[in-house]
Amino acid sequence: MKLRLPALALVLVLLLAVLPSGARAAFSDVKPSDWFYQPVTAMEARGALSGYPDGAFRPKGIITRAEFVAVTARMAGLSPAEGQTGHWAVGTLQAALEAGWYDWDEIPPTGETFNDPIPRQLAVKILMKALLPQARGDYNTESAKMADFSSLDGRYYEAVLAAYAVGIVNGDDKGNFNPRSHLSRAEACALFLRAGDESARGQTRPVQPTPVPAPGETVRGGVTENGWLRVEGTQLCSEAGRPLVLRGMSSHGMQWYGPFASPQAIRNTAAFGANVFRVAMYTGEGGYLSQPAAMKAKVIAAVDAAIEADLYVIIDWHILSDGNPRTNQAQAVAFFAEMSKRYAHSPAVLYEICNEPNGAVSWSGDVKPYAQAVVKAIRANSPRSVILIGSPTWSQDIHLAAADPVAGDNLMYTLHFYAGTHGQWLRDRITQAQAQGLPVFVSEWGTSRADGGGGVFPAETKAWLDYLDARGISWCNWSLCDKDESSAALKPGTPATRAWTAADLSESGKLVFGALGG
Ligand code: DCB
Repeated sequence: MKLRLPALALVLVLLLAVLPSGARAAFSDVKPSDWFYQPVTAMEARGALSGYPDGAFRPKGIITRAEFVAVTARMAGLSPAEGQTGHWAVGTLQAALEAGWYDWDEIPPTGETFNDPIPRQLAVKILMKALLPQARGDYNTESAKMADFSSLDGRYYEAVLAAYAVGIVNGDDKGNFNPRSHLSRAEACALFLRAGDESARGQTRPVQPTPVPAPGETVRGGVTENGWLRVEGTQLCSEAGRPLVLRGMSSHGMQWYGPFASPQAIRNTAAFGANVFRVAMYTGEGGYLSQPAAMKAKVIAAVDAAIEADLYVIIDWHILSDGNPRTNQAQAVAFFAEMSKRYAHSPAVLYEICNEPNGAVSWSGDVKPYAQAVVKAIRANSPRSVILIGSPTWSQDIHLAAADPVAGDNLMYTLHFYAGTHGQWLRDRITQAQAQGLPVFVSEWGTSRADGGGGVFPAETKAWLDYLDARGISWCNWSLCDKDESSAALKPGTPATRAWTAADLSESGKLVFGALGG
């Protein structure tokens, strides 16, 4: 309490005392050999902030929220709001809030956090809103520069990506941005200086051709709202070109769990927030190859039910025990020719042409030529539907596809994971493949081990969902059924013939359905 008044007075002096232009104080604690010498002296010369009365600048001192906003306001020429009393910066903070530089909850105007240190992610947002409101950063390019991108809060993505894109922010020596760490006065000077220079040049880099997805920016919604899908860069987009995220459920094998792809079951799933449904038509294991007419009829009924519910729907040629898609390529070409003709005019339908190649199968020698043949058959009827292409090792080898992709538009590559089996290394593979320009769609994943059992892995699931969310990657979860296995979303015995409540969901179902709408 004793220290409060003098401390406030000091802050006033530091921020509001503008040195006469051209005056250059030699701070006792800022040496030409210090990395911050140039930004500190330049900022001081601009009169944007100054040192302490004792001749020190205290470069390692922490900058507060009020101080940061006050300096930014000075640089942006924002005048304080009138009629505010209390804290020395309250008028400026009010004006900044009204200008939309930050939201009420980030620095409540009630003042209790005015003198708290400002987290780096908030500082960057304020600076970008104030000085470089037009700047944008390509999501894939910029997020790849941050080793700790996943720890950034979603509301700061846009500003931080833009700041990286225009070169205002660089990571630390480990490539981390440290979104919640505080800024020293020296670091703040460097930020202010670069933002001021960039703003003065008046040339933020042009908007990237690839849309920038980020949660809150990506759109959801169904077919009526979004129309024909298209792939722009690595991002799935709506017909209007807005980054779109599809999230939903995969059926289990239609030969076993067809009732869970009924109109009621699909409506139930949509009610929990899904905007896509995947129809898993096994080829082997008693599926299409042994009973083509019956399986086709089930698939068509499920696709029609999904369309009726305004969902996007994936027709999945679910190879599994038949690990090499070339083995039954002729049947696949005929099947997809028929389906793409049937649904040629439906923007809802996506084609997944080989669930999970596995065993002795190569990308360039097997899967790619198979994909070329099936894509050609589909394109003869449906020139723009999105086609999903698998890869060897149960659709984990997207790096092979990235090195040698299939030619054509609106093609995406599936990546399948099981949270109890596959971790960071497989996420890194996505990051790398996207950096090479490969569009990725997670058309099947589970909260369990790769065999569908072994329990549910909540922490690993969260790491995956956060990652996919941050990258605007679409997904379908395995699987919508009541089988007594960890990956099943419904408790054993749950009927497909009525609406479901939370009480019907398995441990996995609770996790997944909870994430569908978000
Ligand atoms: C995939 C398949 C999918 C399979 C799930 C879980 O396979 F695409 O069909 O589903 O992942 O393993 C399971 C069902 C079981 C059923 C079994 C056989 O949940 O109820 O009995 O199919 O039809 C994967 C995925 C990854 C890996 C292995 C498999 N992996 N796999 O990384 O090793 O062996 O099926």
